[in-house]
Parts: sequence; C-alpha cells; structure tokens
Amino acid sequence: MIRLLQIICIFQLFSCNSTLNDISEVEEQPVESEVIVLATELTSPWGLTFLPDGSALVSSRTTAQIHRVPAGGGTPQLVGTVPGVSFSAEGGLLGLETSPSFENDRTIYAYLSAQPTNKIVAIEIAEDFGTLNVSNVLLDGITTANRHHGGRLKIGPDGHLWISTGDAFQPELAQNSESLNGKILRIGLNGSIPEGNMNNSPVYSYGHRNVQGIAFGPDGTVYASELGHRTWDEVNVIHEGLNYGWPQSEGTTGSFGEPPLTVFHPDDCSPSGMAYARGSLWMGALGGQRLYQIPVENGELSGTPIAHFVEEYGRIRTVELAPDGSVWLFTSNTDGATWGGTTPKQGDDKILKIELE
Ligand SMILES: [Ca+2]
Repeated sequence: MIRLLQIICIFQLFSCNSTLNDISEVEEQPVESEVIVLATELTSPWGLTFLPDGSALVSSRTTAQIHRVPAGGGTPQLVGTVPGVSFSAEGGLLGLETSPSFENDRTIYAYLSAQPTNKIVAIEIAEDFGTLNVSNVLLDGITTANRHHGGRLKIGPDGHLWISTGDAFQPELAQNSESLNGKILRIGLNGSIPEGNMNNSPVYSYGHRNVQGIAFGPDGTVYASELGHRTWDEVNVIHEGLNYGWPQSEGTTGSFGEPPLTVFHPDDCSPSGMAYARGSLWMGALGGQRLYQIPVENGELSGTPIAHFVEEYGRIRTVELAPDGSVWLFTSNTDGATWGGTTPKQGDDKILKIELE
C-alpha cells in the first residue's frame, strides 16, 4: 500500500486541485490486492463503531437496524431495530459510538433523526447481541428536516461525546446561538455540559452547513469535514467557540468566520466520514466517489491531498480506524441520494478494509 501511495504522490505533484478528479492512471495501479471486502448486501450503511472484541456495529440509515459484523468480516447479524426513528431523504439512523466501558454497561450511543426533533440516545445491547433497547436520551432539540442532519458521533480524547449537526436546510440556524443546528456539539456521556462549551450549552463551534465527519489527531487536534453547497466543501480545524462562517461564507468564498484548512469542489468531493491514521486524514467522498488522503500535522496541511479509488467503488460514506490499525470504509450506493446518487453495483453496499502497511 505504501508503494501505491508513493506512485499516486508522483501523479499529484503534477496536478492542482482542479484536476484532482483527473487521475485515471491511479485506477490502473494494483489496488485490488490491497482492498478486502468484509461484507456485502448492506442497506444504506451509515454509522460504524467497534466493540472491544474487534467486531463492529453498523447502522442502516433507512431501516434503523443495527447489525454486528465479525472482526474478520462475514455475514452481518441483526442485533435489533432502533425504535422512534423518522426517515427522510437524508435522515434516519445515523452515527454510532461505543461506550468506553462497553464490557460493563453494554452501551452504545446513536444519532437518530426523529420527531419532533433529532436526538442522541444511549442504547443497551444484550449480552447475546440479539436485542437492543433505548435506555436514555442524552440530547434532543436538534431541528429535524428532510436533509442536512449532520449525524456523526465520536468520543474525543477528552472523553466527551462529539456530535456533528446540519443546518436542517435553514442556513440561518448555523449562526443562531439558540439553535443546535449547523454546529459541532460536545456533551458528557451522561448528557451533561462540559466546561469550555459556548454559553453553558452543548455548542462547541458554529457556522457549519452540514458536518458528517469528525476526527482527532494524535495531538488532540479536532478536524471536521463539511458539505458545502455548490462551491466549496471544507475540512476545518475546530476550536471552541469559533464561527466557521456559513452561510455568509462558503469555503474560501467570503471572509466571514474561520478559514478552512482546505477545500474541495463538491463535484469531486461531497465529504462524509473521516478518520485519522498514520499522519493523514482519510475522508470519504459521496458525489466525488473516492477516498481522500489529506496529510496533516498539528492542525496544518503537511502535504498535497491524494485521491484514491476514484469512481472505483462508488460513493463512500463512512471511514473509521479499526482496532487492528486498518481502515474500514462503507460504500453508499443504496442510499437513494437525491444529489450525486448512483446505481448500486453488484453486492452493494459493501464494507471494505484497507491495510495501511
Ligand atoms: Ca466555513
């Protein structure tokens, strides 16, 4: 894989941002032997979280089911269906995250699109993985909509639960301090408000359009991927209390709010899940149908972004670092996307595994 990356880097040295999608040579590189298909025939997979035994739980956005996938891959086993989920063009059962004390509390956290508002819940998983039940509501009041839910959950190095939201197709909410929409939120695992948040609220940063990826660098830097409208998608370095500009600014268009770390054209990108591993962010692109590798160090770019698997597997929704150091990806070709959607390929949707060494 490392050799592959070096080859791609050579192509990128002769490219600029506007031609990131024009690297057809990459498709001829021997990628196949480096990508393992762990599971197939999934329906609109969205959230992914690993358990202490190395197996994983996967959410289906459009069925509200949670399946368990063995550490080495295989047929996903149904754990249960999360009650109270409202489905819409982009809504449903979204992000999942595992309690750090799962072996004792059997708890995971989930982002649900719901009526009257979206919410974050705790879910207990039975010992035999055969049933589940919602045990607690950690947060509600996130305005719901047909689109722009955000939906990613990550527990940070601070031990708190980080939540990405969207503007619910009401751009003004991103700048409204009373709203939980268009924000990056941070709460305690019992729903409490950590010190350092804005206005003693769940809000950590604001002025976001639709954030579907959060990743933490080894130094604690918080990175987030954000879907733009038609001009620029963004990757941002997130600091508490800062304004990231939407809707007055989009990417590098407009000077209102914090400038992004880097931007991509939505046709080449439309980012969702993101993970940090081995000196880079690994970011899935939906409309752009690729995996971006973005070298970073201490909150700054440390190299030119690299596009992998361009149009090879279709839309990529979710990217997570597995306990064994590999990276798992979800394709997202069954999601019925209203913008940038694709016809599912044979076996879609799939979980793919990439070994980084
Ligand atoms: Ca911005």
